[in-house]
Amino acid sequence: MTGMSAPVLCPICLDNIEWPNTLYQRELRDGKLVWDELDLTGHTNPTKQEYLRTLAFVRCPNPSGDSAEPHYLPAIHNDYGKPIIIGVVGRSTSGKTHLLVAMLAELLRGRLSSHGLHFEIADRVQHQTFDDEIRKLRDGVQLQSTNDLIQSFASYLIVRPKGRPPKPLIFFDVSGEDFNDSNVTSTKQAGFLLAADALLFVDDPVFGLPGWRTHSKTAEQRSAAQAENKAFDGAISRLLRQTNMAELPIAVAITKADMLRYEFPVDHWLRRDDVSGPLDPRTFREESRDVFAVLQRYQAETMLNVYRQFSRRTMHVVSATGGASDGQRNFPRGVRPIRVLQPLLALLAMTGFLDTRAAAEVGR
Ligand SMILES: Nc1nc2c(ncn2[C@@H]2O[C@H](COP(=O)(O)OP(=O)(O)OP(=O)(O)O)[C@@H](O)[C@H]2O)c(=O)[nH]1
Ligand SMILES: [Mg+2]
Ligand SMILES: [Zn+2]
Repeated sequence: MTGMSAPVLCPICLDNIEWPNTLYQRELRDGKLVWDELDLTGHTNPTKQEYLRTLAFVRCPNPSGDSAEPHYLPAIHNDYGKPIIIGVVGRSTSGKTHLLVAMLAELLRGRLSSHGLHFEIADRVQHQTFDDEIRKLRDGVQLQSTNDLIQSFASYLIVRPKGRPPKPLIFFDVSGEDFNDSNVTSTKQAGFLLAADALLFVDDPVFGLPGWRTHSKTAEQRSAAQAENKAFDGAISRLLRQTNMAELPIAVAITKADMLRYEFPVDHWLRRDDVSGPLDPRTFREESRDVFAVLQRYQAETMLNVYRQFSRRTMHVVSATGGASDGQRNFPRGVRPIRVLQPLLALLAMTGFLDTRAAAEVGR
């Protein structure tokens, strides 16, 4: 790992950096995170040395100097080439974090192994926070709204597709407010948009479907549902500065679809097993067609508009929890995710993690 190396994109500050050589280790001392330099040159056993390196970090030099806090990347970040970045876009409380946590919990349980995809956690320390969220959700505890201090990625995985070289995968989840273009401090936070390889756009039935249950919505909910979606608009306007926006693969999902469980044809899709059987592009086409019809039925112009602006795309109905919280930050009957991996499988197929003819047809 010596000699000239190409610049590497830092997924946190989005600078292109010269890969640093100094290693660091992170430790919890008196309840505080501290970073110590790690010197592995004294090791005589290369296997052990290499193992220790996989647990280490490097400090991003942040050449643009725009990051107040120093930040660190897994030392293996540069080992497998450019990571694929998938970001979640949606207004605040649309269910982004619950969905991402439910997805990752399912995939880390090996639920995509029948599709030849195996996952490994790349940043164990970062993952610790995420793991706490997975545990909370499993215990039926409602997760907190995403704090805008979290600038960094939500999760960093190494994907090991069967018979092919491993490839890093990074998920970004920021607060819904951070997509808002008029929010001056937001430029930095949703910056991952410009580095994303695929996006997942989400909205829930209450706000995303203006024509759904109009009579049972509060006046405030009705007017918010009629108004533009500032998160979608902010994200799209930033993406439009990229010339190839339309080429970016996307999935659009109606979150909290447990609210629509008695609605035809949503009921049909919610009853189907998640990611079962061999990958079939027709299933994605059929679900997309049905969700499109639901969006039209309930005048969901903002979601339809997003969908229309991209050329490789799928649509889904998902439920991260399987039901509503009791309003006191809990899910008393526990959580049961429904169809959460289907959009992820679509995105993984569309970003090249699956290398089959069927996968090449997904979203077309
Ligand atoms: N019924 C139902 N409610 C859900 C589901 N997922 C999330 N919720 C509720 O929706 C609320 C918001 O969910 P979050 O995941 O925090 O939303 P977010 O988009 O991450 O919000 P910000 O971080 O503020 O941008 C929570 O209070 C959950 O109780 C679901 O699948 N079904
Ligand atoms: Mg969130
Ligand atoms: Zn950086």
